Amino acid sequence: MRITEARVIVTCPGRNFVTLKIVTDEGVTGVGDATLNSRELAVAAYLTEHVVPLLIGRDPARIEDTWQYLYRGAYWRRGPVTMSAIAAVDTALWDIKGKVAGLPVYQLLGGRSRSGVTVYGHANASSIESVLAEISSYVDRGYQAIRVQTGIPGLESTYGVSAGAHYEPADAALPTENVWSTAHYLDHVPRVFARVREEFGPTLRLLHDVHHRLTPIEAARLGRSLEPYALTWIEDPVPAELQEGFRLIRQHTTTPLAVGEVFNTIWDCQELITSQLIDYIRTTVVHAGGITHLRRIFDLAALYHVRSGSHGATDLSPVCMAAALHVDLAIPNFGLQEYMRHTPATDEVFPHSYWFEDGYLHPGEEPGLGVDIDEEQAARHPYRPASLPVNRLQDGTMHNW
Ligand code: GCO
Ligand code: MG
Repeated sequence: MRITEARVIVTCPGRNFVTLKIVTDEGVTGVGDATLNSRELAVAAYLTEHVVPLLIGRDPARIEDTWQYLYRGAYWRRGPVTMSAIAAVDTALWDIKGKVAGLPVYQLLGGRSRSGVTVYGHANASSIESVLAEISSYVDRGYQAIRVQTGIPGLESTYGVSAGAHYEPADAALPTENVWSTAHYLDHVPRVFARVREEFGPTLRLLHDVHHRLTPIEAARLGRSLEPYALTWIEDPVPAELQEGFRLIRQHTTTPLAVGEVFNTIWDCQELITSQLIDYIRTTVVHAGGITHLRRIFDLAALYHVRSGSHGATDLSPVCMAAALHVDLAIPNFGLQEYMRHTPATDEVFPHSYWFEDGYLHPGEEPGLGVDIDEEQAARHPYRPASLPVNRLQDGTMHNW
C-alpha cells in the first residue's frame, strides 16, 4: 500500500479547524487533526509546503519510521507548528492501520484497560451563585468531575467564563485585551470552592484552571488555600517553561498539580515527570506529536505515578478527541479526559462514532479512529481569522493570558 494523496482541509464551522486527510492507492483513507488555535494557517502551510510532498509514495504502515523521518528530518525540531503537523500525519496513519486491520485503534494500543473514559465538564459563570446551577446541570447529566471557573469581582473578564453556551476564547480577528489582578483572583477562588463544597459535599471531583497566571510562590499559596476543598487538580498554575518552578509549588501544597496543554514533546515535561513535580500530564494528540509520541509521554509518566489528563478544549477537533479516547482507553495510567462539547455545526463536519453516557466517553468499535471529515460540509465554512485574547496587569504590563 502507498500514499497517493494528502489533503489539508481548513474549515470554520463556528471556529477554525485544520485537518489532514491521507489517501492510499487501495482506497483506505485516514484523518489527523492539525489545529493550532489562532495560528492555524502556519500549520496548514507547513503541511502543504513541507510535509505532503514527503508523504507521496510512502508506505502508510510505517508509522514510527514516518514519525522519525518528519522529526529528525526537519533538522529544526519541536515547537507547536512542527509537532502539530507531525501529529496530523501520525494520527492519520494510525487511522489507516486500524482500518486495514479491521480494528479500532485502542485494540492496536493493547486493548481496553477500562470500560469507559471518565471526562470532566466545564461549569463556568460570572458569579458563585450562578456557577452552582451550572454544576448541578453537569451532575444531573452524570458528570463525575467538573472544572469550575467564575468571574472575579473587580475584573471585567477572566479566563474560562463564557458568554454563550459554547466557550470560545478566540473571539475576534485581532486579540482582545483582558485585565488581570492576582490579588483579586487569590482572594476570590477559595471562596468559590468553599461554597461549592458546602453545596455539593466532599466527593464530587472538582478542578480549576489557573491558565498560567501566577508565579510559583503565588501558586503555592493558592494550592494551600484550596487544600480544605480537596480539588482533583489545579491546572497550569504557572507557565511551565521553568520546569524547576514546580518544585517550589510542590514543597508547599498537597493540592494536586496538572500541566501540559501547551507542551509539544516529552522534553517539555521530562523534569516535571521524573522529579514527580506534577500529578497529571495534560498533553494531547494534536499538540504533542500524535498518538505515537503521546503514548511515549504517558509511558514515562506511568513510571512516576503521574496520570494523564489530556486537553480537550473545543479548539481541538473531533478528530483529536476520537484519537485521544483510543489512547485514554488503552493506557494503564489514565487520569481524566477534558470534554468541552463541540457545536452541532462542528459535529456535522466531523461525523464520529464516539459518544457520551453517564460521565464517560466511549470511542466506539469502528475500525480506525471512528471519525471522518465531510469535505462537502467543510467547504461550506471558509476560514475566518480568529485570535486568542491577550492579558495585561492593571498598570498595563503584558501578562500571560
Ligand atoms: C483548557 C484550555 C483551553 C485553552 C484553549 C486555547 O484547559 O481547556 O486552557 O481553554 O485556553 O485551548 O486555545
Ligand atoms: Mg487549560
